[in-house]
Amino acid sequence: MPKSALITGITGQDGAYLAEFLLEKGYTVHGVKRRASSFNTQRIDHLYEDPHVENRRFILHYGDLTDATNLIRIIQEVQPDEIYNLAAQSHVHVSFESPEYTANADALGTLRLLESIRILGLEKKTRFYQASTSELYGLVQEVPQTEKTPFYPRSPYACAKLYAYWITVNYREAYGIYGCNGILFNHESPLRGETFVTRKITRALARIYLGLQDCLYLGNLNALRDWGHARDYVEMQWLMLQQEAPDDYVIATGEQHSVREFVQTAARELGMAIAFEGEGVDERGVNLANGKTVVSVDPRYFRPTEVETLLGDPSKGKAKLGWSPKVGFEELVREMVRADLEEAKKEELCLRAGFAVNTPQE
Ligand code: NDP
Ligand code: GDR
Repeated sequence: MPKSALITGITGQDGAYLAEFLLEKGYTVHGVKRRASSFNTQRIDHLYEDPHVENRRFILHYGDLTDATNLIRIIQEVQPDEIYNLAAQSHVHVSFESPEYTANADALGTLRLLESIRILGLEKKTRFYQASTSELYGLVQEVPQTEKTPFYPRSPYACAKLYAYWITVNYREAYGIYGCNGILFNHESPLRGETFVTRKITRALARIYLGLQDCLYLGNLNALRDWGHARDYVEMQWLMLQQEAPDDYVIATGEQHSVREFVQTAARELGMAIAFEGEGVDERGVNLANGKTVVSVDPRYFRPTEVETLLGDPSKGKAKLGWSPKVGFEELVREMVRADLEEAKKEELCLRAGFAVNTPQE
């Protein structure tokens, strides 16, 4: 029998890559999408199947992690072999502005799904993946971070995800649910949301390169992250649910770069030489070719409490699941820059043809 999976957060970056991956593996894929006043399925539109077609393998359901009865109904209908809980208010900075909503969706949302499995008597059938995060380490207690490194969350987002982490462990131990935490370090792609720092950088530099934007405003340029490619990481999410016994795993590349380095690498890819502090200019980034400031630090992007440095040790996942990331840092940046350059070119064409384009920036 082909397996069925239910993905919450299917319209997000990881949801799109995971849906594609599972469809290729022969799964029937169900996804939970939120009702919005405009279309929010751009990342998965290429997978769409007309509801009038018989034997569809890609099916979307309206739902929300804050709505327990809705989740119970969807899970009852679908009877999934696997649930991937990717839905979340996933922006760390935004969580300081919406802490209660973040806790409701990210912490209680996870509880609602686990309780649904229990209420419906699916403990032995349905395997559960929880999208845990390197943000749990926050103020890091050990370098690099492993599955055993103590947590010290530094944002409402991370505190909510801490609850989700432990409730997954608890339901595994209390009720025998096959539940796993993937402690994923930052992973990016051309599908990354536009307000996360990597995508913000590649999108802005591509537009600056074509003269569509003057300056990129960023916050902490010194933050250090372990950045991988989302496509590599969704494979691990699946692998975790295919083992004999459930467990928690760190997923990371084991390599660290600063936000500043990300900017420099993206600029190099575009052939723009940028100088920063310590290279003859202050904190700003200056285009060496024309002396113009292309990067400025704006304190509005600083966080009340920052996570300064993250570096993962993926040894356990490599040894037990035989996984290693395929895409390195330079290749990741290149893919993102190229995709955003194509987007910027389309925008330039529209402008030249006299069509006004509204391009929001944050
Ligand atoms: P995105 O922000 O791209 O996607 C989040 C998804 O969750 C979207 O589909 C969004 O829907 C949906 N969502 C948000 N709130 C709700 C809600 N209340 N009910 C139902 N759906 C909701 O995140 P990513 O794909 O990058 O990340 C996937 C998961 O992995 C998240 O849980 C994130 O916290 C976690 N994570 C991500 C990492 C990363 O580096 N990308 C690293 C570690 C963990 P909509 O499209 O309508 O907004
Ligand atoms: P993060 O990702 O907080 O690590 O959470 P983000 O890309 O938002 O920030 C990374 C680092 O860059 C610094 N930074 C900026 N960040 C943003 N967004 N915008 C800026 O202008 C800017 N300037 C500097 C930040 O301060 C931070 O240090 C991501 C999310 O996907 C989470 O859901 C996930 O759990 C973690 O990764 C692992």
